[in-house]
Amino acid sequence: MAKSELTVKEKTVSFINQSNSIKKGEAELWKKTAIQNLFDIPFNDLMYQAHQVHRDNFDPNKVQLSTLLSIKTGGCSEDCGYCPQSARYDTNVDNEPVMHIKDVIFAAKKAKDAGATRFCMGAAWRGPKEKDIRLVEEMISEVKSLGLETCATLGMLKEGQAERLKDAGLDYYNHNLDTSPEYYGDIISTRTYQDRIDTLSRVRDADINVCCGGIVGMGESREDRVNLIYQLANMATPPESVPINLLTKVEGTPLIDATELDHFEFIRMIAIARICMPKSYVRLSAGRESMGDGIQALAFFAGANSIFYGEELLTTGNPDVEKDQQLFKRLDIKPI
Ligand code: SAM
Ligand code: DTB
Ligand code: SF4
Repeated sequence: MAKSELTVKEKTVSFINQSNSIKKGEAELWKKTAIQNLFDIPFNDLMYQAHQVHRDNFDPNKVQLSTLLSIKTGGCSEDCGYCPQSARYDTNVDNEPVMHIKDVIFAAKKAKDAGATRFCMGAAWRGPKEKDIRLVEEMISEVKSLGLETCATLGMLKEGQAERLKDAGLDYYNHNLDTSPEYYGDIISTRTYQDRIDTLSRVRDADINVCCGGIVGMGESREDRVNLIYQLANMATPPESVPINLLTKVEGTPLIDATELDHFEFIRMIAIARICMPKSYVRLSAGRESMGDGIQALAFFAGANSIFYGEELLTTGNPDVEKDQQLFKRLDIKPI
């Protein structure tokens, strides 16, 4: 059978086999057993170790602020089991047209005035088409001219598209691995793990900073969390930015009944991301509304040094700007 005729499940298995020989010929930077051991040590020992790594590499009292805007909401062809924007699930998210450029500029100015330094534009696409790229190029250059860092998350990129975005002024591209290669097929069937790696390579080759992480709390095992960190930390160049999302459950999506993840296990994930990717920004991403201030403070201690800032993520809520400002004040945290 030709490779293109393989089913998604078969392609995923073939990817897992390849990924066991990550960086062929070179030693892995992080072995699975070493990452597993970090998950198994007592919580306080892990916190201590992660915070030390954090201090050695960053100012522990500074956090980077990125604001998200959904420039194209809903109606997506893909079947990502966590996502309220998939057209396959009956959620309360409608299929909307691409936002008008003047509304994007307005939102970016508002984000800048509130203190954000990066503006991230997200679209519910499998990947952008030629006409989409042209619209996004204009948005990127307008946002950049406001003095903000630019980020986009538009799905899979084809040959040449990353270079176009780079030329328009794109600083970061967000594309998540989402979970381990082993669990991936349980969550998404319309694109493979290798498709994601291919897009990430295009971003890296176009000299755009890579923003890549995943979601926990999707019913995955601890081993899957180990294997997600293993994939991220062993990239030839680890991502500059690593978003760790706690699943935001949305009515109508297949993952609505996923078992709740203990918040301390979420903090372990942040701490281990910090230890295994010492130079990367680790972003405390979706799920902050479900965490108390104490859990967020622990996340910052464990090494998180970036957040999504602004009352909306893409289609779900996020803490109010005033609430975050108060939390930062109480913790003596300053925005970067
Ligand atoms: N459509 C593009 C794609 O999937 O590549 C870009 C936008 S997509 C919404 C970006 C990322 O948001 C996903 O890869 C996933 O990691 C995260 N995400 C989506 N829905 C989520 C949810 N309900 N809870 C947590 N993270 C979520
Ligand atoms: C990422 O890792 N998390 C953000 C961003 N990248 C695009 C998205 C979170 C989405 C949460 C569900 C929603 O608001 O639709
Ligand atoms: Fe579409 Fe992205 Fe949602 Fe998947 S995560 S359904 S690709 S918008």
